[in-house]
Amino acid sequence: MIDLPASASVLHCGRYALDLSRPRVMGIVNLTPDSFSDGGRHATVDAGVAHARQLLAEGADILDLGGESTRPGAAEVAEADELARVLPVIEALRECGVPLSIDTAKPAVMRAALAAGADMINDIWGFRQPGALEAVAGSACGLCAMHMQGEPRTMQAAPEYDDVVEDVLRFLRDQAARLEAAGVARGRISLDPGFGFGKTVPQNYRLLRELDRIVALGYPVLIGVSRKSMIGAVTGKAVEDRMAGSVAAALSAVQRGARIVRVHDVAATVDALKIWGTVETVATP
Ligand code: HH2
Repeated sequence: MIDLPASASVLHCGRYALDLSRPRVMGIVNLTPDSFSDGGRHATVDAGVAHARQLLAEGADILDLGGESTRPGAAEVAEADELARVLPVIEALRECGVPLSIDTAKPAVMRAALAAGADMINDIWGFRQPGALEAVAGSACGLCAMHMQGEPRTMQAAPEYDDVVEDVLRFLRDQAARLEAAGVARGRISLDPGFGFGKTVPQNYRLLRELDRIVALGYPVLIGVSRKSMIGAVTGKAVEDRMAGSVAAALSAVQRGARIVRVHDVAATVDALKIWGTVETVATP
């Protein structure tokens, strides 16, 4: 197992100090009608809460609630709609016993979610939108700053890099520095290379293979590969048949030092990580 620097072995997020001495599973709860893999199925508050409770029963260590789909080509969602999707679910799950992360790029949604009891903000824009830094700096929430080239509507059109790993690395290092300069304690920050966000399939796999270089920045690394097109491109499987490929990709990331994996298939990922953890820690006879 890759030894993490002490600074990356705990993530402070709101009411919780998440121990990252073992990898953690973030369960995806989409509250959107149009997410790429399970859009529409959990679009009501009750269905969203029930799905979240199912993921908790399967062993999720964090829940990531999203009220706006970010799949390539997705339409933007009005702030009021996103709030109406997310806030009642935060209220219903506030005491569920694990950190509640909110997947949003809108400063007003960040503020309202934190006021309602959310513990973490996961921003695919990496806190680059005007007002995003200010929305989180004064709270105790955990942050996930993700790399994305372009914007969701058009990002897959023609991704271009001098060197994808170097470019992503530089962006994440600079964003972390910006967050710290704005008063965010280092222990609250996690970083994500943003698989599928303005990257071709070969670029995604290169990032995955060289993930240890991003881990070496010294922040906990969170990754999301679950059911994405990079899995379909290699396995030839449709979205609903990508569980095994997704678990394999998540394990590859953990092997290279990722500490939080954002997944749809929590039960399968938890089992895979238990086996991986046992292999890694078993005593030498
Ligand atoms: N991927 C999606 C959404 N949010 N956040 C982080 N930190 N990392 C990711 O890789 C990531 C993310 C994918 O977007 P969406 O189309 O909303 O689908 P789903 O939420 O079902 O994965």
